Amino acid sequence: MKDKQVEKLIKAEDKRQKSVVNLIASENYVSRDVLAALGSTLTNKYAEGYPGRRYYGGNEIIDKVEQLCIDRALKLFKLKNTDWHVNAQLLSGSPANFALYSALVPLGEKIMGMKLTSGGHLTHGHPLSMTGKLWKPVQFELGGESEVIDYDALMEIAKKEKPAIIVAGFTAYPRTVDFKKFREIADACGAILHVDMSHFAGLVAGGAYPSPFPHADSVMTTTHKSLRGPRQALLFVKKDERGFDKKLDKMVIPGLFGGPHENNIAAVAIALNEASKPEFKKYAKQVVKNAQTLAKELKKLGWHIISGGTDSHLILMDTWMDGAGVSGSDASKKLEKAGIIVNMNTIPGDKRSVMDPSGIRLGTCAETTRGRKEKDMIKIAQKMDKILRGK
Ligand code: DSN
Repeated sequence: MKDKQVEKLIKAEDKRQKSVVNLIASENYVSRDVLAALGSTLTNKYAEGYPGRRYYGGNEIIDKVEQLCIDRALKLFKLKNTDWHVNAQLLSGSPANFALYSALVPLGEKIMGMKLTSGGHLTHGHPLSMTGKLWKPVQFELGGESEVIDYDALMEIAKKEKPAIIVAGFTAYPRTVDFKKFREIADACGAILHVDMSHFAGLVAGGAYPSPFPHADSVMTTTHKSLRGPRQALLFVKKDERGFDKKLDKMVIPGLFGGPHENNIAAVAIALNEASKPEFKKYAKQVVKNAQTLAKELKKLGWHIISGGTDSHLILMDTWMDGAGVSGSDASKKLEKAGIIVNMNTIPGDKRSVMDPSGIRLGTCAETTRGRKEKDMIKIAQKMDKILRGK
């Protein structure tokens, strides 16, 4: 690289990534092929429009790249192109959810989603997000002591509030989501069922988590978490008389965005192919086994694990424990000093602030990519315990 200043920073970050234990639940390590596509000349091309219908000339090859990505997305999740439509141009998860609502939900209608402090996402209708300002938020929390989703309570809220769309999905919920129950709830109030599978898409692809596709009207996923691709997102919508496919494409361009990032789209195509291999199935299963081992060991060491464990790659750990432990912010700083990277996180019913909450979120996607197994998780849990207890 000619720019030594930037080269030095990239090398330093590369070294940092290699030297830490990375338990950020939403991060992963991509393959060299994914990196090569990201750094390819595809970044030079403008391609407003869609394969076969572009505004600029010279898109013969770009069309093939984008179509390949779409075809691989359908194949990976076992979908037929007669039933599902894919838009591969979404730049990341938040703009993707925003595009979906903009396309399908009239402004001012209700969006029902899980509260951020219960494990939802800002774009599931949080009042500080534009999704909670342009649409009316109906936010639900977890069911009391069990710390899991209370589907009966959700049914009552949905019947009373009659949201136009219900979002199932999370950024900090460790358990499987019952998509069939969500479908029943959406049907009871005539809502669209949108699933945000950003966190667990790789687990779905690898057969380690239930697929939302048999029940959802639309599905969004980022591609850089458990799916182990570049930073990008995919939106899937059902193809039927409601015309969601046409509405979505029109909202993405010209409604919201301009030229798609075709280098990213090529990198997504590579990641989707990698995720279709038998090794990825083993990987996805190992991610869950590692998370379950980590959760079990931390619990054994006396820590409160939200919902008592995990069915996924993700663990929500109460480090505050009503003042007997340390706050989430202190926990994350102490762990970082010792080379373990986590993020602070609110826990259900958190009485502390979002900027210094009661817990931390852990995930095993990145460390599993690096080949770590159950025995490593036990060691990590023991090290975390010592650091957090100041031993
Ligand atoms: N920041 C992502 C996560 O960590 O889950 C969601 O946007």
